[in-house]
Amino acid sequence: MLNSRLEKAIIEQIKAEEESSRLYLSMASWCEVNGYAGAAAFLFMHATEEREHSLKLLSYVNDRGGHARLMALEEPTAEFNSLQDVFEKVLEHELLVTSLINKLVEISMEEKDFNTLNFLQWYVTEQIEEESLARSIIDKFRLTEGEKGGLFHIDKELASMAAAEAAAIIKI
Ligand code: OFO
Repeated sequence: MLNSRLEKAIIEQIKAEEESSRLYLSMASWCEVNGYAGAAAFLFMHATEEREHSLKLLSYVNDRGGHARLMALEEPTAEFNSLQDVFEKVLEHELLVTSLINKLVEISMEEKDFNTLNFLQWYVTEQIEEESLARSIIDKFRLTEGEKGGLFHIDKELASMAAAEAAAIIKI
């Protein structure tokens, strides 16, 4: 059985994951209206993944005898300066989520809840992957130095990444 301190902390993480999903949805929408169809596809996909992260936490709370009550969400940012700015904000956000996951791990250790500690390992690994993915995309922008043709190629690459991810999901 989940104790109330951990239940509250995981419910806050559900909120953070839902907000991640909505932030990426908002970014995808900005990309779509600014002509970056590949980046939009990539971010729509990413938004879906974040929603899955929140659902996984919700099931965990309920499976452990808690009640995952949902919290009110913040309105996501809708305006960005450039496509590079979008991905710099993705990395910034992922770093924030990593710190929240680390905090949750810390609470699980303090509460000696080893099931939760074990469950959270998936999120710890996921954050490493997501930070690294965001960094690798930002590196591409640095290489193109804002040059128009470079942006076109990055957008095409993001479209292929989204398509590969979608194909992997269909296979599962
Ligand atoms: Fe939920 O994985 Fe990133 O934020």
